[in-house]
Parts: sequence; structure tokens; C-alpha cells
Amino acid sequence: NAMLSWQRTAYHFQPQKNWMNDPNGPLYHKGWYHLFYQYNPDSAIWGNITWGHAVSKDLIHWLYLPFAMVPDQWYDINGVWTGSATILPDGQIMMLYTGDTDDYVQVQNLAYPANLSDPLLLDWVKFKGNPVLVPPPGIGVKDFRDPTTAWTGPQNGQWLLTIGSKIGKTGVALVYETSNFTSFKLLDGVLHAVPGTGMWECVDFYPVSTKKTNGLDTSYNGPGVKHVLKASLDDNKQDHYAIGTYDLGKNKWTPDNPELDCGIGLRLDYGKYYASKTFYDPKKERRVLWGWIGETDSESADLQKGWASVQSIPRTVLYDKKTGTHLLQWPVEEIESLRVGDPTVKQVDLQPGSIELLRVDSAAELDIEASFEVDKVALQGIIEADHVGFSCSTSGGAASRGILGPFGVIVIADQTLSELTPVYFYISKGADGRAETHFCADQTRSSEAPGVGKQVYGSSVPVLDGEKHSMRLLVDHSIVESFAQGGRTVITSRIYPTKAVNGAARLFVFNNATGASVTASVKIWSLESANIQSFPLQDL
Ligand code: DQQ
Repeated sequence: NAMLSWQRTAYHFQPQKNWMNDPNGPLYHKGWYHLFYQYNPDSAIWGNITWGHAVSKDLIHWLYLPFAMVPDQWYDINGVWTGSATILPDGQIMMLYTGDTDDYVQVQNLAYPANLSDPLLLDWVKFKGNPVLVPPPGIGVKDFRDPTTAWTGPQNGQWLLTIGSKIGKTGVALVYETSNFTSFKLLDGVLHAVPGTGMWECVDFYPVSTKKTNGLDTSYNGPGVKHVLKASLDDNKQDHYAIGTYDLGKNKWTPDNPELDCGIGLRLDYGKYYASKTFYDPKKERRVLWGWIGETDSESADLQKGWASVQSIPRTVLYDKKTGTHLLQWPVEEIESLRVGDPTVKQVDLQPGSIELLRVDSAAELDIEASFEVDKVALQGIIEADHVGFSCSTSGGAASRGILGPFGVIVIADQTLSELTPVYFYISKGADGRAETHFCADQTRSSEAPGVGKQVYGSSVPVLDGEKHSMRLLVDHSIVESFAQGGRTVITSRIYPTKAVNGAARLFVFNNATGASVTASVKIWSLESANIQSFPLQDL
């Protein structure tokens, strides 16, 4: 449907057509980044799940390859579901994935490349002895899926990995040990469990350095390391993470802060984002995070437009040394290769209730860095009077004015502001009586189309002494990825503009606070489209 073609993105990864969901088995091999993904070859809604496959030299430009795996065995005939890669010290690649069997039982299967010397890893072999794991006693046959990358255990040659499940309404991460990836033993206890959180999908578990700025290989452990546990909550389709300490010998992970436990505290992304997965990139010594950005429109609309979902721009993940409570997520540096020329640099004084047009040209594909300085006197004097208990999601969006917010940018807007997506800060009084900053993305007016998501997304974000309020935005037609305070709080918006499209899109800055002026410093780059195409057939 040509009418909806502008919603396709210019530099996010998406298949040529049909349905996609979770990122699977990301890895780096012989100069290529590999992305596999849950894919329906036949339709723009979920089903017939197959592993799509694409490769890239830089995580930005992609070549589509033939499917890596299709549902063709009794143990995965109802779907080749989500899995993860483990690279052994000798270079072998063990791909463990969930199969939905002919009986709708969730089992774990092993696959490996037929030919490791092929940089493209075109052919995948399913192990003859599959399935390698079936649901253990006490675990529902439909509650056992998404094995993680394995890490080395306490004994030589021993590997450990975790698989998400639930027991009653308690989300759990089961741990298995193996030495050969074909036979496994369930360890006593669980890595972690959180009552009331339901089924844990796509668990991710990895170390972060508390001292250095590089990422860590999954098996890395020792002093100066904390471990991140992430669960994708099936009940509310949210990715929650917590930072904690991992006791390898005791098979236990403990959150640093019980208030910020998985399913309770922090989310990786407060917008439309789910089933994320990290991998260690040995080329650049970083941990890279992928996430699935789904649709908020109807299935019939997706069928009509012929495709559904994109993948986020890969993000580096680091421990935030300054807060000690948050991760920092940031778009991989390679995205900057799409920047066209020098940025437009603007400094704008914004009085209460003001808005200024910043960009007319190619405002549908932008990389924006913006920082805001709030009038200090206003901040100190008025915070006492401002209300407590603000939250983005229950607020009225950017049109609701407070003394110290909202202020920020407006993306994917048309000239008359009949469609607009404001991304902004809002300072309110926290429960402790001090200023508390919220970072929100307001989709209430993003689209004049009916039947699409119109929530206000967001959360509070720590703004430390001496820090400005800062944000980075990647704007790509129908996707906006927004990062506050260096990536402490992230919001992905999937929007459906009908007027603010292509050349009609505009960029504004605004300050809708009633009691403070704000100085905005903004850098704006146009972004080129990424090259995402089929691998040239003659080279296969
Ligand atoms: N998607 C896969 C499952 C996983 C879910 C099926 C999460 O393996 O639990 O497509 O989105």
C-alpha cells in the first residue's frame, strides 16, 4: 500500500515485507555482525516463525541472507523460536533455541553452522539428538523458553545458561549446566525469582564493569564486575532489568536494590520495546543491545501495509558509574557515519510558553543532541510550590503546563502542528521534597489516524548536580528513539504520522513551563538512509 510507504524507516533494520519480532542469536564472526530474527515469511502478523538472517560490517548497513532455520522438524514445527549464540574458545558456535513442537510443547534445541569457515554462516545444521531439553517437572510445557548465551561455570569445561519460566505467578530464571551443549543438568534453586511478575521471556544475563568503559564478554567475572539480569515480562510486554551481584558457586544473583528488582524497578526502555538481547562484540570490546520495536496499530492495518515491526538501532550498554543504579544505553557510534556534513548548531532562549521552528529540511531523518539550562532562580524558588506525584504516563502530555515543565523538542510535526511528537523534561517535586526530573514522549497527537497507540511514555531520570538536562534523539520517519542523560532513561516511540511525513516533517523546540525560562542548545544532523538490501546473489 503506497499510501503507507512513508512509515517504513530509512535506517532501522526491517525485513522487506511481513512480520518480524525478537532479535535472535546476535554474534560477530569473521568480520561480519550477524542478526537473526523471528520472522513470518507468509504474513504481516505473527506465525510460521522462522529465523530470518542478515549480516552487516557496521551494524547499520545490512544484507539480507536466506533463512537460517525454518520450522521443519517435529520439535520446532510450530515455530523456530528465540535463542542465543555461545561462541566456544575454539571458535565453534552453539546456537540454542526454543522449538514449539508438534504437540505445542516448548523444548530447547541445538543448531550449529555447517561450515565455520563461511563468514556468512549460510547453512545451519539442527542437531540429530534434538530436543536437548524438555520442560522439567513442575514447569508448564508452555512456560519454558528463550535460552541465553552460556557463560563458563566454576568447573573446567563447564557452561551455565539460564532459561525463563514461571512458577505460579512468580517469574523465574532456571539455570542449567552443560559441557557439550547436548546434555544438560538443572541446577538446584534458581538464579532469581520475582513474585507476581509472571512468565519471564527472553532472559538476558551479563556482566558489566564498574570501573572501565569497555563491555565484558559473557563469561567475564571477578572484581569490579556487576551482573545485569533482564526479563521480558510476558504479562505486560515490558523489558525490566536490575543490577546486582552474582555468586557463581551458589547459583544466585542478588539485586543491589530490592526496590529496583526485575519487574519492579527499571525498564530498559519506557516506550514500545520488547524481547531485547545483548551480545559481546569482540571487535570493539563492547556489549551491544538489540530490541524489537513492535506496532501499536491493528493487525488489519499491518496486513494492509504488508509489514510489521523494526529492530532498534543497536545500543552499547554500560554501567552508570555516577548513579550506580542505572545502565547507560547509547546508539552504537557507527550510526554517526550516516550524519550528512556538519550539524546545524542553535542556541535558543525559550520564555515560558514559547515554541520555535528549528528545522524545515529532511526533518524525518535526524540525529539530535539537545541540552537545556533551566533558570536557576526559578528552579530553586518554585520547586517548593510545585506538585508532588507527577508521572509521564498519567499526565496530560506536553500540553499540560507546570511551573517547571514541560520543555524539550517536538519531532515529526507538520507546519501547523496538527501532528506532533513532543519529547521533553518535566521537573516536579519529588517525594523527598527535592526536584525530580521526568523524561516523557507524548504520542497523544502523533497521528490523526484512528486506532493507533496514543500514550504518554516515560519515567523519572536522575539528573545529578552539575549536569544539564540533556537528550539525544534518533528520528526515522515512524520511529523516535530518545535517550536522556547519556542513556539513563530511554523511550522508543512507534508513531503513525499521516501529514508530518517526509518533506512535510518539521522540528521545533519548546518550553511550555509557566514559571521558568530555559536555554536550549541544539545540534542537528540530517541522516542518510542506510543501505539494507539483499545479498548480491552471484556472491552466494
Ligand atoms: N517471542 C518468541 C518466544 C519469545 C517471544 C516467539 C517473546 O520465543 O518468548 O516468537 O516475544
